[in-house]
Amino acid sequence: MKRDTADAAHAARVAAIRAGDRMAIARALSAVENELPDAARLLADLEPSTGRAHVVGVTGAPGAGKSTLISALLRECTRRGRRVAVVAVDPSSPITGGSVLGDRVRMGDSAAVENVFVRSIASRGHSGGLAKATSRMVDVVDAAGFDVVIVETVGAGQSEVDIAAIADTSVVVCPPGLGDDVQAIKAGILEIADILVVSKADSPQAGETTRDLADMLKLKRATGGWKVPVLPTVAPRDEGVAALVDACDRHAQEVGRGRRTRAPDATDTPAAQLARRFIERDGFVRHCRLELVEAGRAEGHATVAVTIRPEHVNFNGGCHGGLMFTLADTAFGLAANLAGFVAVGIDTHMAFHVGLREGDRLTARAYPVARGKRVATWRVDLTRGDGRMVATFSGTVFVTRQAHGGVEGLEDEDAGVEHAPRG
Ligand SMILES: Nc1nc2c(ncn2[C@@H]2O[C@H](COP(=O)(O)OP(=O)(O)O)[C@@H](O)[C@H]2O)c(=O)[nH]1
Ligand SMILES: [Mg+2]
Repeated sequence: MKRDTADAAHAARVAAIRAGDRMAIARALSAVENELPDAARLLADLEPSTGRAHVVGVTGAPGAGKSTLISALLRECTRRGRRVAVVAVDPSSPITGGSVLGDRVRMGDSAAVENVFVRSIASRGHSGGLAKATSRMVDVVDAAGFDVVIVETVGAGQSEVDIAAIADTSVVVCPPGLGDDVQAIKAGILEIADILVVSKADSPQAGETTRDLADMLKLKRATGGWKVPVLPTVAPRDEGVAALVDACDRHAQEVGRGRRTRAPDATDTPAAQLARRFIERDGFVRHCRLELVEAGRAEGHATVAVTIRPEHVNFNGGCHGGLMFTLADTAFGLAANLAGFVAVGIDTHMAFHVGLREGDRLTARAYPVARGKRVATWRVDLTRGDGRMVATFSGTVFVTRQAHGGVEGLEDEDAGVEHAPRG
């Protein structure tokens, strides 16, 4: 009886989200963001309704003008009668529905208000990873029937969210006057951009930046049939914004929607390829049957997992602590080395919280917490399949010399690999 009531309440929640009930959406987003116990079931039941929204990633350095541009996009999209949700991973300059819609709120345009949903996501404290939390929050608003989902993230190289894996269309925002920095952004950002926006086109240097970016694109090999446009905008005045929405529409027609629902993204990035090469050279990691889940080079993060097998069980019938340390240490070693340095471990600490048994799945996710000139510290969260925190690990490395930095590391067969995962 009690179970029937709970099931009915759950079904009602799912129906309410699908129907676009704002309160139900907000609650579901909280459940997913905070990894509450009911989140997995909710996502499973919403899954058949996902993959319909056009997911647009808007990325760029802090201050590039992303939030301002997104406000203008919301105005343009609602003008076109579309329902738009925003998931902002950069809450430094929050967007609120009210400030975006301005006059229309004051004039009581309730349709416009109903058609916009904005949510920020805290960029720390997601044991399963920020990228996964972001992707799942996109799933919720997608299932709720929003036509467009905009995801705001800080630029490639500064965020652990691989926006290109989540978004159907990646818009990279470049403010004018980058000068030599254009070279610096080239590698990471141009690779992922489907559309380049030169923001703040009311600035005198905007023309030069637009030309620099267009020149750089000429050098880039054309991928498929899509030609990356460079579009100047003055978002506070809504200039260039209609052209941007048109370009997004054309791109969606070209590549389709729902990329994140089919992408084998996390295991196919250059970072993951490099991490797999490290693992291939590590007999002990192979012996323990550790699997790579995802890896990123920007700040240096890595997730590895293992299923507890009979040979991993200790004399008390639990999981051997050595396996847990090995898993944590491997995530740590990969993360530190992927950050672009040959890093030598100098200190580690591990705290155990709950036990594990044969058959359990154990996942270790390493992410950086402090970075000095010579030393850097990573934290590793170890979680069980049900999401419980099993143990935490922290490790400090001494940064010896720069190596396997940049994607060239992949071409350079031996760059630093003799030191990996950790010297
Ligand atoms: N002059 C000018 N300023 C802009 C424009 N777009 C954004 N800004 C300003 O740039 C600053 C950073 O914008 P914001 O959208 O918060 O950047 P974000 O950190 O990338 O989200 C703010 O002070 C904006 O008012 C523009 O087109 N022209
Ligand atoms: Mg912002």
